[in-house]
Amino acid sequence: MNELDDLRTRIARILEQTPIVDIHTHLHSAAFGDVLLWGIDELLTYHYLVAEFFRYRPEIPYGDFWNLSKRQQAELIWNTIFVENTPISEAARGVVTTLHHLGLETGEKNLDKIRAFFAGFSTADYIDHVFALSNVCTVIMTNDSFNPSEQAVWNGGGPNDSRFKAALRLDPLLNDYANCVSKLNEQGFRATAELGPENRAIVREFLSRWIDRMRPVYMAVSLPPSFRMDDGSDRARLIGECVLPIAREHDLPFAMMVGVKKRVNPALGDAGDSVGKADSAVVEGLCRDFPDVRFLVTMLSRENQHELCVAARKFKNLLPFGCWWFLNNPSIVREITAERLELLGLTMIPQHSDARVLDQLIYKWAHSREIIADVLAERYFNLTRSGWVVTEENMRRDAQRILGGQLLLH
Ligand code: HDL
Ligand code: ZN
Repeated sequence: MNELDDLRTRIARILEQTPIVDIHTHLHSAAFGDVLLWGIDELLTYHYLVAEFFRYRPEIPYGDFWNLSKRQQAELIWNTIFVENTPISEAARGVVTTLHHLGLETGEKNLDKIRAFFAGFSTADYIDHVFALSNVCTVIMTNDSFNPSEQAVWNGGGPNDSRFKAALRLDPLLNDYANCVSKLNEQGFRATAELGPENRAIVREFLSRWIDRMRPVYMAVSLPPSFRMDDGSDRARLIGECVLPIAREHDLPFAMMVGVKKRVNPALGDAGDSVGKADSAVVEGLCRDFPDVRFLVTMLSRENQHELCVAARKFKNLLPFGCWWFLNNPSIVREITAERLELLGLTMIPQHSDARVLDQLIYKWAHSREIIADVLAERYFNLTRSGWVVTEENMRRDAQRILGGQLLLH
């Protein structure tokens, strides 16, 4: 085995042994009940696979598919992508990786036999099993303060599982304020559509109230490619005069997930969103104008990645994270991780899973650890060729920094 291969083997083992803090997921603790998705039928009906299914079966009307039960949808997707074709896409391979790591015989094509395996677990036991298999120690949820089922849990004391931490997601408030006013009123906040000084104070109070209740790791929002702060929009005013002052007051990072075009094909539901190149100057402007706020930023367009790295070199309060959504594919994760290490060293968070189904932690981190290990090995190898000594302890320290939450959780 040559030196690079040896390094790759060693860093891969170290990454496997490094407990992951997964900084963006759509997972919820068991306290949230059915909001937590897990098992083979949820894995197969992941919206990434729904989109791919319709490419194999374009003759099926969207409505006919959506009228099926989840089990029937899962059977259609299983037979189409996994039996009649080869599960070659990243989302499809992910199901195979997951079943393999769970110890199932991936040659098994009988879905009912696979289902029987999952039927043997309680939710609580399966959470423990998946966290152990994926070596994830903490997941940060996506929490919607306007969702009644979430409100019930938070009003009842919260997730009561330290592995699950909150993120206060603000999409309805920031991206559709006009239709959010009534929801604020339902919670006792006498907001109105006009964003005058009094109303902005009410929104700040709303944010503080939920921060006190959820104790989130950060506040977050997804933003369109057209996102601007100088367009006089409700969103710009709410971010500039409510969210960022509150972020400063509570010393909370603000996570901006930029570049999503919502529902370009509404018939696909969650699978109907697309991507567009955003203006990274807007991110630079916010980092410059709010130097005492920490910004977590991920951008959806591959074309924005290099600019984001350069922006992070200019602003120490900008922390790029993850290979989001349509970027979470090995060929692109490799490219993005390499340019981040080259431009930012260890001052970035290379990945998050974005898992919507608990079991996905297994494959999303197995696939990402493999790529990150490859890229890191090359960086270390280049150093050793110049006589630099890279010890196991160095590599463990570095892995902890970029994957163990050191950059985010104090
Ligand atoms: O807005 C987001 O947090 C996105 O991650 C969406 O949830 C998207 O549908 C997704 O699941 N991406 O992986
Ligand atoms: Zn997400």
